[in-house]
Amino acid sequence: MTQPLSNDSRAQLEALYQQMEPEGLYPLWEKLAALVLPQPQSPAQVHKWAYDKARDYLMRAGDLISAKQAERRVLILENPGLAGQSGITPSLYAGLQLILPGEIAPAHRHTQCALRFVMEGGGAFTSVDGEKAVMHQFDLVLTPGGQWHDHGNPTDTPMIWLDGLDIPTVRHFDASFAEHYHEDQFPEAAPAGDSLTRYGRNMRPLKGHTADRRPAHQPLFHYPYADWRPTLDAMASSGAEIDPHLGHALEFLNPINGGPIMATISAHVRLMPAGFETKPRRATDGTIFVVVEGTGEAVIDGETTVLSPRDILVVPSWKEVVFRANSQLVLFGYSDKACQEKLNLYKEENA
Ligand code: GTQ
Repeated sequence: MTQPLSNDSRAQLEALYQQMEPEGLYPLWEKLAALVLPQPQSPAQVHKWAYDKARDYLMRAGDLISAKQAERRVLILENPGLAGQSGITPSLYAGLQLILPGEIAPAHRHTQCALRFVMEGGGAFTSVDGEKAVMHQFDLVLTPGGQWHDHGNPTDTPMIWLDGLDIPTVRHFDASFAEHYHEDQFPEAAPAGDSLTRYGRNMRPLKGHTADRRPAHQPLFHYPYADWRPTLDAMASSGAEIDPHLGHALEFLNPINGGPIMATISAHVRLMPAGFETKPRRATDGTIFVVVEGTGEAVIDGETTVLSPRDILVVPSWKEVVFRANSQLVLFGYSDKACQEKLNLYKEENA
């Protein structure tokens, strides 16, 4: 047992703290337990956004400000436990972006990595360094850090997607750079879908004069629903053993190195058959889920959240999760696992 401080020592210490404070000096022994936690205690809360409700507000914003005026017309999904920080978890950002028919969101580039997961619409594009990916519902599209990107919607229906960025991570490292392109759209540099053709089929360009136009760390930036959804189905119907903690689950990859899609963000999809219930699992990567299909429940640290199509759910670090599929449940998820693994921080527990 350590000896308790005498009242006299305590009083003298308090006086010392007051004198030191203006010098920017503080006693670690008063704060150590709160700084070095025995396990994660996320300030983020479990939270769900119902798509239709968020969509109504987004469409109202669409009546008032154009995509070009806004630069990006996005409603930020801020975690109620992270007020004022524009984060959905301490490391990640989420927003819902609307591009109305005929609109463009002008070209810019920034250090931050972004993914787009299409919630509604089809036929709008994201252009990355001059190559368009034409987007459809539940496609995953990446705009990796440092690459010029603009968005446009030449169709006659609104297009809405979920933006997932590492804004808080880049802020944490004080490493943000951003610039505007001097025109609205970056000049076309490759045919639409070019990298999907080259890198999205388990192959890559053979080295040559024209090969490897894309940066090696970021070859592919379009992962269509039309590809990943049948793959999940094939997995489910093949008789393959289902993972008791995840369901049938597939991670999106960088096809060149087999690593995660971007340096700071990982993404995956999973399918749980009707009636399936996962075993409890917790992990240090707070995760943002989108319900692609089906209904069910997420039981997080014992509290139940009902899941319906296009709901967006955030599960902070180290919360124990059980998913229950009422009908066949398909989820998309993204997290900072890619970043944590590089820092040797990632940990999971499968009960
Ligand atoms: O589309 O580039 O939601 O730069 C936040 C910051 C979207 C984008 C966001 C961004 C973008």
